[in-house]
Amino acid sequence: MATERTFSILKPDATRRNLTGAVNAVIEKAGLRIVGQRRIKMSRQQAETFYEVHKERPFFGELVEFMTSGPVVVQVLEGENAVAKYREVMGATNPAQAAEGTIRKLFAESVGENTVHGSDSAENAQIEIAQFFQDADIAG
Ligand code: RTP
Ligand code: MG
Repeated sequence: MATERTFSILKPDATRRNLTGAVNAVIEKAGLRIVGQRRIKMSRQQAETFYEVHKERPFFGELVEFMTSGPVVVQVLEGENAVAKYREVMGATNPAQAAEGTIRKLFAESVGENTVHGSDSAENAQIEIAQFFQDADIAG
C-alpha cells in the first residue's frame, strides 16, 4: 500500500473547546503525519463550495452556519492508506454511533458539531487539499 494523503478539518467545536492538540494527538498516535496545517476562518463562500454535494440536504444551512461560526484548522494528513485510516480514526458521523477510542466518540457533541472532517475518497482528498493548500505549504 502506497503512502497517501487525505484532507482534514478540525471543526469550530474543536477550536472553541481548545481541543486541537488533543485531536492531533489521536491523529498522530494512529500513525498519520500532519504534513500541512493552517488555522483559518472559513468564509460562507468557502463553506458552501466545500459542502456543495450536500446543498439539497435539510441540514445544509445549519452546516454552513456552523462551519463559519469560528476558526477551523485545515490539515493535510499523510500515511499508509490515509483516507480510509483517518475515516476509521474519526468514527461514525453521529458520535452516538462512533466506536470507542475514535475522535468523534471521545470529543464530539452531536451529529452536526462532530469535531472533524475527513475526505471520503482519494479523489476527493486531492480536490479538497487543492481548495485550501498550495504545494509549497505542504512538507511530507
Ligand atoms: P464530513 O464530511 O464532515 O467528514 O462528515 P461525514 O462524511 O462523516 O458526514 P457527511 O454525510 O459527509 O455529512 C457532512 C457533515 O454534515 C453534518 N451533518 N449534519 N444534522 C444532521 O443530520 C447532519 N448530518 C450530517 C455533519 O457535520 C457531517 O459531518
Ligand atoms: Mg463527508
